[in-house]
Amino acid sequence: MKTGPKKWHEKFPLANGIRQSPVNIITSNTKTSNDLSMNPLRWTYVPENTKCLVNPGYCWRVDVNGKGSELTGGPLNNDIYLVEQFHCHWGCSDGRGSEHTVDGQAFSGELHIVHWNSSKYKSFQEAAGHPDGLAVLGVFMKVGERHEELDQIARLMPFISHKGDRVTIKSLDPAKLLPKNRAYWTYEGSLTTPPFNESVTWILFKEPMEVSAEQLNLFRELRVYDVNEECPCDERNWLVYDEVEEQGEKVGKIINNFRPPLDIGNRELREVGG
Ligand code: SG7
Ligand code: ZN
Repeated sequence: MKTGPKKWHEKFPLANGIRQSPVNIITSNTKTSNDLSMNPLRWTYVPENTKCLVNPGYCWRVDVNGKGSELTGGPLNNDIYLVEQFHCHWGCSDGRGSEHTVDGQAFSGELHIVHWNSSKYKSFQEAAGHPDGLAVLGVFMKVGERHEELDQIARLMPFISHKGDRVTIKSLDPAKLLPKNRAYWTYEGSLTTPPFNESVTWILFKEPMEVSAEQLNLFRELRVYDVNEECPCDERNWLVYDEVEEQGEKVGKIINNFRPPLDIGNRELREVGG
């Protein structure tokens, strides 16, 4: 294995930083935050501003025009964070695939809705260079009922089967991907992929979303290589995750695209509601 999460620090030293993500959430070590409860997390999304669904070779991602799609309140100091994109992490089989874990337990997937601080910065790129630049909403996925809103994406997987493929999406409401119960955990962390910027306020909902086994299986059919590529495992790609090569028939499929949890150190993990 020439790459994978354990090697990422060789090219991106920040991967060994002290504010890295994901982490394991130890539920008995969280601090209940009354300040945060006083200022609820609030969001408005414009479903029509969803632009396209892409396969970048390491996940599926929906790019969004952030205009009018705002996240604020809670740990965000009332700054307005605009949505940039959302994407997903998953495993090769059920029960693994999430980046964050809860009391050592992984979920079958994790949805990330990525936002940037438009009150302080001019662009996503600029925001990504500052400690209060980004906010990611995370929702754990567990196997159960088919998720209706997610199906708008899942059923398009055959159309983005190869790296570089993209399809237009007319309308999709990110709010419908969030759980009913707004209780969450929050801590200061980083991007979970290179370049690992330590600029993310993580907000993880306690209530997972239910997705069907079929929906996850559609994700697992995506490929890491483009239509014209012979070799499915491109060693130039620093995002190739561990174990993907060792999966037999699953060689070249996007699976296990999660970074394992890192030490939370002396960072505070606050909990709100629930
Ligand atoms: C996914 O997670 C992608 C990346 C994203 C990365 O691999 O969605 O984004 C792109 C443009 O492909 O990286 C800079 C960025 O947003 C890390 O995001 S995450 O920390 O929320 N997992
Ligand atoms: Zn992510």
